[in-house]
Amino acid sequence: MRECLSIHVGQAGIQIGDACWELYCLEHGIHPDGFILDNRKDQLEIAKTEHMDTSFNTFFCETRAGKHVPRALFIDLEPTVIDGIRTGKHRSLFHPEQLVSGKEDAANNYARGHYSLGPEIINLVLERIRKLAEQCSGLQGFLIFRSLGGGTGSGFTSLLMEHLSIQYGRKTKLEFSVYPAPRISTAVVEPYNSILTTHFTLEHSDCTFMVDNEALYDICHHKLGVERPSYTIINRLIGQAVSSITASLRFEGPLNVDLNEFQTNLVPYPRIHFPMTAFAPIISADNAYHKDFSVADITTACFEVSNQLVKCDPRLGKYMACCLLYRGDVVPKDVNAAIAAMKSRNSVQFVDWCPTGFKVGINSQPPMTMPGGEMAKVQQAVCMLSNTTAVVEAWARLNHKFDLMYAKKAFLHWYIREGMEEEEFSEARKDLACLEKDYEEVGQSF
Ligand SMILES: Nc1nc2c(ncn2[C@@H]2O[C@H](COP(=O)(O)OP(=O)(O)OP(=O)(O)O)[C@@H](O)[C@H]2O)c(=O)[nH]1
Ligand SMILES: [Mg+2]
Repeated sequence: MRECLSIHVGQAGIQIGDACWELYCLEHGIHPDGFILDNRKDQLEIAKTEHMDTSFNTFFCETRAGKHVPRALFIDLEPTVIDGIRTGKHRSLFHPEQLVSGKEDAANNYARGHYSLGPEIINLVLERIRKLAEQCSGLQGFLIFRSLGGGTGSGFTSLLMEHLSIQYGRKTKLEFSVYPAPRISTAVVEPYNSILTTHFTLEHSDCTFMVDNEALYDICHHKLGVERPSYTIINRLIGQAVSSITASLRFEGPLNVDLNEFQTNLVPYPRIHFPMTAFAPIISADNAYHKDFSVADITTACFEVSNQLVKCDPRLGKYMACCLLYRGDVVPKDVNAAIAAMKSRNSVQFVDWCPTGFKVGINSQPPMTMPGGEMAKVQQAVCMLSNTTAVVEAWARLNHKFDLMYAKKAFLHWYIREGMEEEEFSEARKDLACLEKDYEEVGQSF
């Protein structure tokens, strides 16, 4: 068994977590109370005599009573968001010990999350993680969900990552991080928090999948016809991508490629670990009956700006690696033809030092969507993870905003007051400048 522990930190991390577990339950036929749905139970009984796919146990822990409890921990420095889980649809899915909250939030301040409030709760959190880890026979690693802009998401997460590195050594840590979006940004200091946390977690994280609310907003607007998308809708969209990325860990299949294998292909240098995520098709439930998508269609769509979950233009960069994760009734012959067609396009450029290899995985389970949700149910879908130098645009944008405020030392006193030193700011900013340079260098021709 190769179990994964999911850790959801701060408002964004928790609410995205709620959407992910909602979808996982649907995909595995698990009721919101943790018990297997009846029709699915019959299937499992039949399967038991032949062969049963119990791969979902990497994400769920089965109790003696037959309840499936997510291998997950939810953490926030304040109680209201977690109270939403405690009283919501999944109130009996989780064990109360999996929901940890403090009294007051980090008020959008990295320093409060990391230095003044975080340390009060960190031991409790580590103990709860240890309990979850003890229920695993071969813990594979951690999936960490959080925003870069929030005080808890940025500050507490970097504290936690440091401890996880110490206690769990070389266990993989993958992150899903919400990149701050100007249009729905909740605080002016988000660039500070994002850069501080990126600097402090750079060496602790093996791979970070960024999602940008701005990109998701546009997708909801243009593709799903939702004028003012709520976090619920945005999070369900993120859930779809997360589900595709983790599907190979939760299902078995002959063409299933393990996430580890993707990671090996995706990360050429330890610091260059911010792949872009794209997803297709994204189509509204109202439109589903009018359209039919081929494997070639959905593959091509992944290279378009409008399907990226981060606001970056992949045509402006060079690819280092491309992983395509298909779901549904997809045959390798169609995939190979679609890839050959993409390779012949000038817009898809690879760096010189990397053969234009595409890594492909196929998971035969078709994707599922929440009944009554905005997204249409389709028979085939693909999620593309690509490591491209184009992502540097996202860092450059953030660095620029940091510089504007930092030049005037604006808002610094809030951080200093919570025990931070000014040097940490300049050190973090320097590191991010290096990151920009690193990306520039890997993109250079011989
Ligand atoms: N996609 C998505 N983004 C969210 C959600 N909630 C908040 N955000 C984004 O996250 C950032 C704010 O961080 P939060 O996660 O709310 O903050 P926090 O981690 O709880 O930290 P503090 O409240 O400051 O202690 C902003 O960029 C928001 O747009 C959510 O449910 N989904
Ligand atoms: Mg909060």
